[in-house]
This record gives sequence, C-alpha cells and structure tokens, in this order.
Amino acid sequence: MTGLLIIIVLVLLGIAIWQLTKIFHLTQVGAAVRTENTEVANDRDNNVNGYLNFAFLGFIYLITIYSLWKWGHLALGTPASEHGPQYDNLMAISLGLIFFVQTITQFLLYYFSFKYRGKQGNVAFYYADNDKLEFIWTIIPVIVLAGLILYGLYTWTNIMFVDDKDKDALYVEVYAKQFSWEVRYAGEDGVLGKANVRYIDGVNTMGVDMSDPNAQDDITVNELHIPKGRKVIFKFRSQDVLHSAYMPHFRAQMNVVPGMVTEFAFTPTITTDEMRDDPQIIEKVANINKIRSKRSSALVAKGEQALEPYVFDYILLCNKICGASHYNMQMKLVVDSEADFNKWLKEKKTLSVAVKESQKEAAAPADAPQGTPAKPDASGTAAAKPDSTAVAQVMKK
Ligand SMILES: [Cu+2]
Repeated sequence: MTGLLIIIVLVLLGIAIWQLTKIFHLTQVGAAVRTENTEVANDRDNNVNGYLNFAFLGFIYLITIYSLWKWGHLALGTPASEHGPQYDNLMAISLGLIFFVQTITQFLLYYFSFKYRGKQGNVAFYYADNDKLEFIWTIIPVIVLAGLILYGLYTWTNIMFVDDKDKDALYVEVYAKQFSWEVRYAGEDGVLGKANVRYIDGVNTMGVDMSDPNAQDDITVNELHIPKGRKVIFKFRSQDVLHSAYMPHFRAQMNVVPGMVTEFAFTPTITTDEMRDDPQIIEKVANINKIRSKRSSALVAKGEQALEPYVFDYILLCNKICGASHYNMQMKLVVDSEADFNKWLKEKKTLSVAVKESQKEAAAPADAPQGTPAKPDASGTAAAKPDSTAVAQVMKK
C-alpha cells in the first residue's frame, strides 16, 4: 500500500514538473510566437473544446439516467411506520426539485460556455450588473427553499415529538455497545428504572439500578419485538462510544451517545409477516437468494457448507462507524400483532428475577434448586453497588 502511494506521489510530481516547464515555455515571448506549433489556443482548438463540452453534458445526463435505471430499485421500499409515507414524500419532493434544477442549470452552464467560446479578435464585454436579473435569481431560490424548510420542520416535529406522559405507549430502551445491541422493556408499570454503567454486574449487563422500584419489573432481552399499531417510545443509551440506531424500514435513525439518553417514537404499521408478502420485498428476497445460491454452489464445489436461504426480517443497524466489528453490529427486529407481542413478552422473566437467580447460583452452586423465581422487591442489590449519585448516564423516570 505504501509502495503504491509513493508511486502515485512520484507520478503526480512528474506531471507537476512537466506542466511547470510548459508554463515556462509559454512565458518566453518572442520564441516561436504565432507559428502553427504555438500552444496558445486558436479558433480550431476552441471549437473542438466547445463540442467536447457538449459531449460531457450528454455524458452527465446519460450516466444519471443509467444510474436511475440500474440502481433505482435499491431505494427503500414500503415504509413500515405511521410517519414513513410523510418522510418519503419529503424525500421525493427534495430529490425531484434537485433533479429538475440540476438538469436545467447544467444545460445553461454548458450552453453558455459553448456560445461564448474563444474566437480570434473577440473582446470581452464589460457588464456591471442587472438588478432585475439578480432579484429574480435570488427570490426564486429563497421562496422554494423556505417552503422546503418549513415542510421539513413540520415533518421533523411530527416525527420527533415524544410525549413521555403517554400511558398507552410502549417504552423500550435500546442499549448499544461495541458491537451489539440489548433491549429493555419497561414492564407493567410502563416506567424504565434508572440505569448507569457503574451498575453493570453479571447478568445485569445494561447497568440497571436494581434499588429503583421502577426497575423491578424491567425485562432485558437480546431481540427487539414491537407491536403493530401501538406507539413505541425508544430511549437510547450507549455503553462506550458513539453509535447510531438505524431502522431503515421505519425511516428512523437516532444517535446513541455515551453519557446521555436520546429518544424518538414511532408507530409500526406492518407486521414482519405482512411485510414478507410485500411484492417489492418478495423480489428483493428472490434476488438475494439467487446470489446466495450462486455463492453456495461455489462453496459446495470447494467442499464447504452451503449458505442458508435468506428470509426477510426487519433490522436494527448501527449507522456510525464505531470500531472494527461495526459492520456486524445489528439486531433482528420483529413487528408482531399486539396479542403475539404480549404473549412473547409475558414469557420473558424480569431482570430482578434473573439477578436473584444468578446470585443464588453463585452462593450455593452445588445443591441450590435451579430456576426458583424470587419475588421482586425494592431493596434489590443496591448495597453492593458503587456511587449511586453519578447522574451522567442515569435514566430519568
Ligand atoms: Cu456501533
């Protein structure tokens, strides 16, 4: 790699020296001036460059059309959240506008540089200013951009408004660490217990403050399930570095910042099973499996195991480069019907039960009865924990 860089630097240095000598030659007035071999552009050169100019404009248009045709289908498909269509609409308007303005301004730019290309004997015309023209090309972008920004702000507040008093909402904490995700549900009281990295101990991997009464019914899991049609309020915390929780199908993304709690809320509208029947998703899955089966036959030929066929699932991805295994920092996200979700959550044991079980196991490893559920109580294990005054990462509520 270093060798390649040195070669590139040497080549660039050579080009620079060559260009410098050319400039030096041009400055030698009197030597070979106005002969056929002069390096000052003549009408023929200007014509050639003028037409090449148009060829480049054509190239820009063609590559745009080709890219849209070839990769346009890779854009995100049906949105699976209530605010998703509004978000997509904003995106479509912005892209359409950029596309329209870009097509026209690029044409004008290339047309005028062709029209006023150099001609022998032509002299530049001095034109001071034109108030009317300047007014037009200032006021139009101002109106268009103001409209776009207002619409964007409206959409933004619509999506980002989180009502913490909402009793019907589901409260979920998403916890990021290099390089995985963990999830905590608020339990029956609908309130997440306080948490701090200093409380991380054994099975309490998210650092929940077990002395907090609100934490007693909290449930921690490694899979994110959310119910269709119910508002989900997400609270994000990070254990180590900056991460970003990205849920592309729901048009949602939030930075996960160590030392603070970030949040957003959305309502899922399509269950995982329903999304698997979406025509676009069916096509995508078929395409992925076509690539997989090709890879598989190559692997089998080498005597290795074939790849499993891909099945669609929603996904939570890390969208901030956070370290060596960032690329693999993801978690399955399942949207269930309300009934399925409640059934799923009911089967999970609370963190306080898990903590007590693990303590019992540690105290009497040989003869203690396994898996006896202990009654949650407010005393928890706080006595053994350090510094409960540290508020930097404490989750309020
Ligand atoms: Cu990450």
